[in-house]
Amino acid sequence: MKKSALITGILGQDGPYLAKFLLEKGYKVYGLVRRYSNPNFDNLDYLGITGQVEYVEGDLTDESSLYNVIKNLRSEEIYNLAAQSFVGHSWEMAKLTTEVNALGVLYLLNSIKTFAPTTRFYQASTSEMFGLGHTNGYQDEGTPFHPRSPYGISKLYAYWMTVNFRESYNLFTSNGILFNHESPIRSLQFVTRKITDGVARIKAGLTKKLALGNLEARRDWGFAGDYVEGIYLMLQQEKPDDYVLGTGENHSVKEFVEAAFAAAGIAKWQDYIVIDPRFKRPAEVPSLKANPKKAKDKLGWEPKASFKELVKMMIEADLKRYGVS
Ligand code: NAP
Ligand code: F7E
Repeated sequence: MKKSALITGILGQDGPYLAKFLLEKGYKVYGLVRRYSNPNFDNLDYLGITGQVEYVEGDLTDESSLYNVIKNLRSEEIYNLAAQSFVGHSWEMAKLTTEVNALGVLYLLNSIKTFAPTTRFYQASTSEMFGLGHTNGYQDEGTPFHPRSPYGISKLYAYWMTVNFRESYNLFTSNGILFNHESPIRSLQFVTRKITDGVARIKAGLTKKLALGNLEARRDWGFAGDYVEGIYLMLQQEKPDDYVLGTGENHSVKEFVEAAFAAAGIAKWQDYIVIDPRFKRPAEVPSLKANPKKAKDKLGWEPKASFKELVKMMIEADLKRYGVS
C-alpha cells in the first residue's frame, strides 16, 4: 500500500516542492485547496506535477471543512504549509493572519486528535518567532522567542499548540522552524523574488527602477527545494520533535541586490534602486542566522545550494521568463 500525505498550502512555494519530493518517494499526495472560482496551479505546473496530486477542498478558517477532509483521508502524514505567510501584510491583516496561522492549526490538531490520532503532523513554524531573540548572533531550538510581527506571534501560538498536543495527547506532532527559503516560484511580494524579477525587468528594458525598503536587514536564505527533504525527515523519526532548518550564514538585502545585478551582468546597481518607506515595517527583525546543528546531527540534513547558487538560479529563471539572457 502506498503511503499517503495531505499537504495544506499546496499552491504556494513549498507545497509544490514537497509534493514533488513525496511523489518521487511513491506517496499518494493530496493537496488542500481553498474554494476558488479560479485556483492558480502555476507553481505546480512549473514543477510539472499538477496532474499527479489529488485535490481536496478545505479552508484553514473553517473547522468543519478540515474535520471532513481529515476524517475521510486518514492519511499517514499531514504537512501544514498553509498560512497568510507575508510578514509585511500581517500588521494590516492581523485578525486574518491569526485566524489562519494560529486558530487554523488548532482546528487541524483537534481534527487529528479526534479522527486520525496515528497521523503524523508537521507544522510550518518559522524563524520569525525568534525576532529579536538570539544566542551569540545565531538562533537554534533553545533560543528565546521575541516575535516582532502579528505573523510571528500567530506562528508562535501554532508552535506551542503543536508542542502541547504532543505533550498532552501523545500525538506525533513536530515543528520545523525554518529560516527563509526561496526559489524561482517564490511569490513576487517577498524581497528575493521581487529583486530577481525586478532585475530581469530592468534587463529586458521594461522598467528603470526597483523600489525597496530596508536594505540592511539580514536573512539566512536557502533554497526551498533543499528544505522539503528536512521537512520530510522530521516525520520519519522515531519520535516527534522540533528542528531548526537554515544554512548557518546570512546576508543583507543589499548583498542580495548586489549579487542579483551581478548575476544578470548589470553594473552599478545603485543606479536602479530607490528606497520607498512604504516597504519598511513598523517593527523589523534585523538579523536571522540559523544554527542548524540539531537537524544535521539527528536528521542528517544539510542544505545543498549556496547563496550564490540560489541567486543565480532565481535570476536565470526570471531572465528566461522575460525572454532575455
Ligand atoms: P506561500 O507561498 O505563501 O503559500 C501559502 C499557501 O497557504 C498558499 O498556497 C495559500 O493558498 C495557502 N493558504 C492561505 N490561507 C489559507 C486558508 N485560509 N486555507 C487554506 N490554505 C490557505 O508560503 P510558503 O513560502 O510556501 O511557506 C509554506 C509555509 O511555511 C507557510 O506556513 C509559511 O508561513 C512557512 N514558512 C515559510 C518560510 C519561507 O521562507 N518560505 C519560512 C518559514 C516558514 P492560496 O494559494 O489559495 O492563496
Ligand atoms: O523580507 C526586507 C524586509 O518579505 C525579508 C516569509 O517567508 O521568511 C519570510 O519572511 C527582509 C525583511 O521575508 C523589501 O523588511 C526590504 O527584513 O522577503 P521578506 P520575511 O519577512 O523575512 C520568514 C522566515 C517567514 O516565515 C515568512 O513567511 O527584506 N525588505 N525591502 C523587503 N521585504 C519585502 N517583502 N519587500 C521589500 O521591498
